[in-house]
Amino acid sequence: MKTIYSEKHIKQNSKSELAGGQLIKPYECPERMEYILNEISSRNLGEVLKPQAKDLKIVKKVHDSNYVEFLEQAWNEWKKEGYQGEAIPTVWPSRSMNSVEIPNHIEGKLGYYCLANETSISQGSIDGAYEGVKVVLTATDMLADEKSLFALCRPPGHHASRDQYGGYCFFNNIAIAAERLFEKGANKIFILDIDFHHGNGTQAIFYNRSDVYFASIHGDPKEAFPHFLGYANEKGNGAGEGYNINYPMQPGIPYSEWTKALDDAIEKIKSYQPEALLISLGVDTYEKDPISFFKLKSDDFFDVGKKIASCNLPTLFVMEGGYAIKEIGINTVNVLKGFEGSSS
Ligand code: Q9C
Ligand code: ZN
Repeated sequence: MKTIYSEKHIKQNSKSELAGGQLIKPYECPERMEYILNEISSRNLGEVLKPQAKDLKIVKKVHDSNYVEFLEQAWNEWKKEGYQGEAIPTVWPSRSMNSVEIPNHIEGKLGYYCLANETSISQGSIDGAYEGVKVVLTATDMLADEKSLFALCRPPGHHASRDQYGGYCFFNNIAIAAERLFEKGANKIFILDIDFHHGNGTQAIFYNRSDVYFASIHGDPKEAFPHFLGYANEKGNGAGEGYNINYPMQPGIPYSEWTKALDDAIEKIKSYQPEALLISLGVDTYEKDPISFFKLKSDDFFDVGKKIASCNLPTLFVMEGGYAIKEIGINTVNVLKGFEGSSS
């Protein structure tokens, strides 16, 4: 399987994440990519190619233009205030403040466009996010000629909605892939999200549509980020009703439990008969992940890939989370190798 990767992801190199009341080194860090690339090469997964130049106008079909323009200006506006640290919001339009006005001041704008403030914006964050978009567009355009591809995106994308960033995500890479496939004439796409966290952004973007079926297996939002979306009763709306399915799962579950949800999702894929399958591939389901609570073992990831392959569809894997850095490469490549038929 070919991998698309841009070394310029490094432009997103924020130094701070607000976690446990402290500013720590972000879990979502550039070194994650080094571990994945090393494993791709040592196990001969396939060629690693740079992204091609792509027209980025498509970003504004998935995201609101005012959101994109906000992101492009946020760091400059923050610096202009003379602030010394990275940009982190401190105030939100929460339930008791219902105004629909968008503030002018950067403090207000951050609260308006941010859904979770572990994600600091710094110089280059958005340039880095655009690299992820180039990677996913290049991979999507190659899917016509390849059975499967791996878009090694960083930063991740599945928490970003049309007009909100957070959970380490700015642009929703996998939603942009789906949009690109529609531009090229597709009629039905299935997105399966196996990251530990609910893909709230992807769900929200396609919630009213029947031409994108979204399924997500994740930590129960009662117990896990993003906490305010991802319940089993969220089934889609209007034309989209019946085309969204969530599998919230309890803390501590091993692969034997987790994979029952995967089996159910695979049945949904087979009966929907999409033209392509897009996988939000997070490996934060791993037992040693520092911020998650499932108990998948490295060897289990082969079986995940094998089950996905049983759908027998053009398949694009898009990198999302995974924070057990030393094992992130092993776990990711195990999924991709499992897809290709190996079990060790
Ligand atoms: N104590 C992705 O995996 N913070 N984003 C969780 C846990 C945010 C994860 C706090 C996690 C975001 C793409
Ligand atoms: Zn995650």
